[in-house]
Amino acid sequence: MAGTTKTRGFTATVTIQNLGDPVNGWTLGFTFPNSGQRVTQGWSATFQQSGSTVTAQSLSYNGALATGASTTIGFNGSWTTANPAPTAFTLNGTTCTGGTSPTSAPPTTTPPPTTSPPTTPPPPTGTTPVAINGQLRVCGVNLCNHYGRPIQLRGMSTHGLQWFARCYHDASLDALADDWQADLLRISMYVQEQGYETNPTGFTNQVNTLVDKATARGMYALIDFHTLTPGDPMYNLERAKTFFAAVSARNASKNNVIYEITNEPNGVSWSTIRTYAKQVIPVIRGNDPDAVVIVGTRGWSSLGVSEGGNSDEVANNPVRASNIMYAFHFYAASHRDKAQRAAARIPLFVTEFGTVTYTGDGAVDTASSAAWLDLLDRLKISYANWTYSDASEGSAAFKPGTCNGGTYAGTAVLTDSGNFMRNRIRTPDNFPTS
Ligand code: IDC
Repeated sequence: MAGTTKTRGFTATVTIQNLGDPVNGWTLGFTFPNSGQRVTQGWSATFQQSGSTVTAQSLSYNGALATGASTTIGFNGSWTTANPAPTAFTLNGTTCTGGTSPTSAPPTTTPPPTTSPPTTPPPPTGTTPVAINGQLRVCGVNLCNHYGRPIQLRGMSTHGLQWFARCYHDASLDALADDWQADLLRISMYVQEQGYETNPTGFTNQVNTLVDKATARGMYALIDFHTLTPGDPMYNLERAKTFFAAVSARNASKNNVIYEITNEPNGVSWSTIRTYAKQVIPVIRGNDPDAVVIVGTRGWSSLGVSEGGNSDEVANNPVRASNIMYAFHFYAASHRDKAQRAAARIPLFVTEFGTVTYTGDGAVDTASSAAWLDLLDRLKISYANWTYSDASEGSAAFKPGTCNGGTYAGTAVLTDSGNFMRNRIRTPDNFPTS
């Protein structure tokens, strides 16, 4: 039969489980690995195929899915050449977790990858963010808790520890955990500007002390290796290896530590950042194998946008390691569309953003900040706001002089930015627990 193509058939079923907020209608998307694969007849959804890309839209009776609810659809298909099953699915534009397994007449000799669900932990015994969510991991484009459910962490970033250490002690962190109800403390350890490079042991100890204070209050601790100038992370490679070897060994047994290996690379290519990440991540994983690691992106963690690029450079050439997220920072009203596009393809964590201009100063842009946070809430993207400090600049949450006193809770000590952020962060988390 030389010159002719043999067509064979297969049957597939797809189970859709909604791990996010309730939806009223859904569109499933996936791409066949080979162009010869066609959907010939589908059921329980309206199927459309263009090239190798398939979408399946819900019908009136199965469009509404509560959180945790599932529904099953299926189709018969045909194929001409050896055709592995699609491995990546999206639901309403968001990448799904889970995996694929062959149904009838498996057409390939290599079985497609499957993900075995981890054992479900018991219901939480405490009420803090860490007690409820436990060890985090990256699932598809989301950050998931130990129940395998997407969550969003909302919190604050310290200012540079070399300048504002007097703002971080039991009273101020009680206010962050109890009054602000924050989930996350980002610990910003500058490397230059009188930071880590001037006293590695002292700054390492200071970071560890703050990790302990976050832990004692049930908050996640995000350790930020705050590179800024110079923008090339390779300039600090040896310092980063030394620092992360120390903090990851010291905190390996904790379940609440997240590592941000470079704050804002700038003036360097994504490939240089990847080279840096490839050398620093194994140092952390050698001590703390399951920790989530966040990699800064090109153009001051703008996903390349501030230097004329876009997030495709990351999505098309990701860091090859598990449990990796990418930092996205914003200070201005623009780029929301670009963030939303990137969020459908890669796991994002807004480890820093300001309600003001990128200088860290100026008036609060309430409309833009609210629009940004609405988007982050909807996509369950975690964030830390710059800064939980009394710096004399618009981005600081406390009025100047607050850290010389003993009161941090309530609104009397807050700036406009602090008031705005406290209101956003205090709203209930509703973390999923099963
Ligand atoms: C700013 C501080 C400011 C300090 C300056 C230089 O608010 O007090 O003098 O750094 O160290 C970032 C950086 C962050 C900046 C912040 C505001 O990650 O270090 O802090 N910003 O300019 N990226 C975009 C904005």
